[in-house]
Amino acid sequence: MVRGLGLLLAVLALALAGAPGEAQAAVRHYWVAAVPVHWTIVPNGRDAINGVPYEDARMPFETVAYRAYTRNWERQLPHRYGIQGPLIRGRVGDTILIHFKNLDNLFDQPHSMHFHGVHYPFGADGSYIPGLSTRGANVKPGDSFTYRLKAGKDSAGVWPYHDHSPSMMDSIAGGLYGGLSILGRHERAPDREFVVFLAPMGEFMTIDGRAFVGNTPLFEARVGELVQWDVLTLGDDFHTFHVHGHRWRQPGGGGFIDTQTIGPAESFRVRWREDRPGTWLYHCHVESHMEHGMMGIYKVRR
Ligand SMILES: [Cu+2]
Repeated sequence: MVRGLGLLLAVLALALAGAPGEAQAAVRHYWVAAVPVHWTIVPNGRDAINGVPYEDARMPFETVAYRAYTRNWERQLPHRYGIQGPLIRGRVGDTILIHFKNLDNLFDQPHSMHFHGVHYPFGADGSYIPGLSTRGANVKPGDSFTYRLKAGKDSAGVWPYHDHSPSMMDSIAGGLYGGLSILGRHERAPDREFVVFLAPMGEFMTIDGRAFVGNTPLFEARVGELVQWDVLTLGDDFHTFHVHGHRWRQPGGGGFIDTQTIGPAESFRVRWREDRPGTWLYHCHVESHMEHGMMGIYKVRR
């Protein structure tokens, strides 16, 4: 009986250690694969705001993306939204183990995972340098590699991860990227967290791999909730992230802003306590990017 209770407590302690949101340093395991996916950039075939049809972009095409799996890559987990890979979560002090497998039998290319914002030894950098980098920078199809990461005090925030193997230029253009969201050791988790990955895809400027209102993610919140926007970008372009009806503090203090510039591989998070009901636009404010799809809807209910 006592032994049974001890076992129960041990199981409970283990379960708590793995739960996101608690404040003790934890070891978190993520199982991720680069895997072929069918993707559609403009599922409804139109730019609803300007009334322009994009029938060709309704057709799914095949590309390679990061997807989350259960232990030993046995089963693919349901995917939240967007072309980007799973949001890797952690807290300052955590060790994060990313077990990566290259399941790219579409292009049959090497891939890797290179993480911004966290600490790791050179061997887990995931960036290909001929003659110097380790296996983790050039994971061949069918092979796997575990990246051992540590969230330091300087890791709190939002960061991109992406392929940095010899195939990175093509694979990033195809969507092989994702985000890390690291909370401070005792920081409150937001009620809503929206990932906004600004990147080109084909002829479009996409948010999470989708173009135009009605295709890009519809983000929803209620008045009173603490919302957090995770804004990230890869590619060649600078963007200006803008949310209608809302303002936030400039980075590093200073005044309020409602538009924030972001360049390749930069990232930031924006938080506010929601108090503005409405159906708002969020978008990149570079006008040619808006014209090519970088707009979405944010709905706030009372
Ligand atoms: Cu833009």
